[in-house]
Amino acid sequence: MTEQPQTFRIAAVPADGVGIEVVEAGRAVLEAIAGAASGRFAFAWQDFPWGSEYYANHGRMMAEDGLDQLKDFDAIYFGAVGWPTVPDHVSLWGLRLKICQSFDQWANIRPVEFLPGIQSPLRKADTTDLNWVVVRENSEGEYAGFGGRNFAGRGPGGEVAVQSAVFTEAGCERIIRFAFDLARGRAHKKVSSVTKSNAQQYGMVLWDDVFARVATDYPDVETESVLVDAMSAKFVLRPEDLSVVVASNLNADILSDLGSALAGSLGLAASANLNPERRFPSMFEPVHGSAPDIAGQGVCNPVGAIGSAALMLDHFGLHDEAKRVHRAIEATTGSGIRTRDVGGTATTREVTAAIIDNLAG
Ligand code: GGG
Repeated sequence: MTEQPQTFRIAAVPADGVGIEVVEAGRAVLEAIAGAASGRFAFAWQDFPWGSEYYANHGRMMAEDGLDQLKDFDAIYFGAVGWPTVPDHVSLWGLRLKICQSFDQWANIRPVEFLPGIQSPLRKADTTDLNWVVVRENSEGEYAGFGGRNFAGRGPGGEVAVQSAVFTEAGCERIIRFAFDLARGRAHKKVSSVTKSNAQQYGMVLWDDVFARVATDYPDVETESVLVDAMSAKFVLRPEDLSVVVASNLNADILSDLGSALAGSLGLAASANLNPERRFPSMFEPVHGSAPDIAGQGVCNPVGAIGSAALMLDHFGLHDEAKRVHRAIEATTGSGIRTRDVGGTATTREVTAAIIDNLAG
């Protein structure tokens, strides 16, 4: 009797702008990987045409029962959200943050990888030995969504807005433990914790306290606590000192963009929004946004989305296949096939085709 392939069900949500082009690219790479797997596994895709265009027609970013439609998939493959016709906070909260928070995808992993053939703005002769991971708390903190605006009777210029950050001990502890566990599997066993606890004296001091307590369970892992402003400088001046960097939602959002810019382009950066308990699907997406200025031109960088597809393969336990995708990306950038954001002339599809060709290597 022939064995049935294991089928992974993936919900594709390209959403806005270049999200559509890069999801097409990552999907082609995943299909090529499955095609070469001699029937061991397969992917079953379902498309969800949600995003800012859907908003124009329906007044919402995703279907009313959208979360119900997504909840039984093995993973969500996401593109990018944001378009000039919809206020950014409406599009973000209506789709990406709604999915992350509803599915308790509390760990956002954002590797900072330096690829061969890609020029880094860092003043170092060779950056290919650099590699660190930003672990972003993805469920609370500054993006907890608490606050309000008050116009009442204050006259012109008198409006007040409050935006509260929420830090729970349990929320801090789970992401910090996640970072330590990740560090244990790396050559450089180190966790750098980032806050602004000198100025934000409640939530971030709680974070610092939890970090110090959890660290005692990991005596084999080196630690440091660094303020976010100092960490920004360290990213530029001492990147070789970094391994796992754990930070709150906002701080890690900013630091991971800085990291990917230092690696050469935001278009290169991959990410995984994980629900580590696997009660809900995890979501894989490039770090970059929808880039309306170049959307639809076929020139955006697919590497971040394809790297995110590799993180999805890892999540499925297909570690060899994930490594093959990484090697194919390296072979492609190393051979000079690059999109224009990283100094090349290749189109999105040309880079994708080269990565697929290099899967065999
Ligand atoms: N693919 C990532 C994406 O669409 N990002 C848009 C954005 O503004 N994200 C804010 C965030 O990461 O919280």
